[in-house]
Amino acid sequence: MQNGSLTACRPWKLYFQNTDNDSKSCLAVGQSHLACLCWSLGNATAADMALVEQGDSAPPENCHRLVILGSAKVGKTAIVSRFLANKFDENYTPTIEDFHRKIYRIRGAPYRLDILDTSGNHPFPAMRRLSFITGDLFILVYSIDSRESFEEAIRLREQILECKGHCAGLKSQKTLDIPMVIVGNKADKESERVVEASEVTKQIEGQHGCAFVESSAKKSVNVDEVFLRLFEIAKLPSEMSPSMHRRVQPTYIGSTSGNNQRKGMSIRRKMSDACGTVAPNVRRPSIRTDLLVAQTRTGRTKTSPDGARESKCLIQ
Ligand SMILES: Nc1nc2c(ncn2[C@@H]2O[C@H](COP(=O)(O)OP(=O)(O)OP(=O)(O)O)[C@@H](O)[C@H]2O)c(=O)[nH]1
Ligand SMILES: [Mg+2]
Repeated sequence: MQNGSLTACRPWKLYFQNTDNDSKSCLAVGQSHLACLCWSLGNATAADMALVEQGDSAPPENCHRLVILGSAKVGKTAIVSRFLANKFDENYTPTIEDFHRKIYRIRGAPYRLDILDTSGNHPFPAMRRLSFITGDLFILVYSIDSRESFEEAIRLREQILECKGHCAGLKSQKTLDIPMVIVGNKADKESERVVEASEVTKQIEGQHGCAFVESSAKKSVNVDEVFLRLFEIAKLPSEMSPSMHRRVQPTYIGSTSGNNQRKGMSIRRKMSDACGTVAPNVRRPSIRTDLLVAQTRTGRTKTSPDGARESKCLIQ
């Protein structure tokens, strides 16, 4: 296995080198930071674990990374929390970066959805840039009572397209089709609204792969719609949305005794055989892994004049 280290952490630039040099301190910072990102669900059932194991074997084409971005306090974490656990917390805890994984079995096939919940304060700009490169699907959140947050969401969209275009070697962003949903959250604060829905619709008119939804994570309004629209644009199974699959129960996997569990479920869910669970104790893939993904996507691996392979990955 090659030795690797992160070398520079100045804004918008991260370097990965195949050397054991003095850059270890930077890597150590990354690791201690990531140690805080481990997320635990606690009471995982045997059935959950069976599904999680199946999810680990999901083929690459069924594995996707969703990145959620936006200004601080707009409700990114609240939206993720509604999606994963149908919970809402009135208290605000700033996010550094959280990583979640949801595993599904849909029509017999395993799927994996990784969710990266980012910080609105973006303390590490290079990490944000890395999330643009490694993300497959994006949710850009603003709050309907904050014009600055809306402007930031639009800026983020442009930065993602620019970054993805650069990776793909495209001169124009127009041909890019990156699945994205712009979300106007806190729709329950109608009396404080400063961004009109019509304005956003106009802004994204004619833009491929981009949808707009207003939601309220607090009142649980339209959060499901956000994910449904995103999965639809990305051509992923609609069953990945919480309203379209069952959360697995201990007796469900490998048995036919699921009927009792179906009581009280919506007809849509009853009709579906899809099931899903949040994987417990998932650690965020290392920055090194992300950098290798970025390296592949940006095609930045070079061969030096003496023929040696340079693994320098420039995130800029
Ligand atoms: N009224 C209302 N409040 C909300 C809604 N969604 C989130 N909040 C509240 O807004 C505050 C910020 O929510 P978070 O989800 O933590 O915001 P965030 O975007 O993740 O913030 P950072 O992690 O700092 O980037 C919290 O106090 C939430 O309870 C909503 O739909 N309506
Ligand atoms: Mg947050």
